[in-house]
Amino acid sequence: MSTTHDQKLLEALLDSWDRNNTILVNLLRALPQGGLEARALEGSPSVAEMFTHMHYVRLIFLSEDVPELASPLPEKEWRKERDPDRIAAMLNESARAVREAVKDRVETGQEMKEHYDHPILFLQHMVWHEGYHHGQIKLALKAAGKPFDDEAIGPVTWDVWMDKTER
Ligand code: NI
Repeated sequence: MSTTHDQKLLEALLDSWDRNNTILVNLLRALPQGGLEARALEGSPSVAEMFTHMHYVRLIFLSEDVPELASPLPEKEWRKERDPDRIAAMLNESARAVREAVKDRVETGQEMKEHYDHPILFLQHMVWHEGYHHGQIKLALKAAGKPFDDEAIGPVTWDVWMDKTER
């Protein structure tokens, strides 16, 4: 990491990661009553299981690729957690841990241990993975007869990517 330009680029990438987590937590917070138990199909994971899975996936890659900065892994990957506050706390914690690890690897120029040609690919992989489950969560709610109102969910999800905060 040398130039101001590189530093700004890293900040923008880390900001995209922060926004991704904000969107995920906003989706969680916007769930209707009983939404955590919804599933797209019988045998599909519930919404609660998908949220806890995303948290777990962040941490398992972190433990394999940046072990010295890893957080403890939860015992179970897919959990029927009923408390949205607990899930939000988990997501915020794993988002912070991933952010710190990627920032450290980029700034020190160290390689990821098991996967990824570049530490930024870890962020991109997680954003892609979480977007995939984001769609599944919305589908599960639709299937359960509790669809989100697009007018209400858009401003706390899609708009978080697009809104300009600096004018
Ligand atoms: Ni997955």
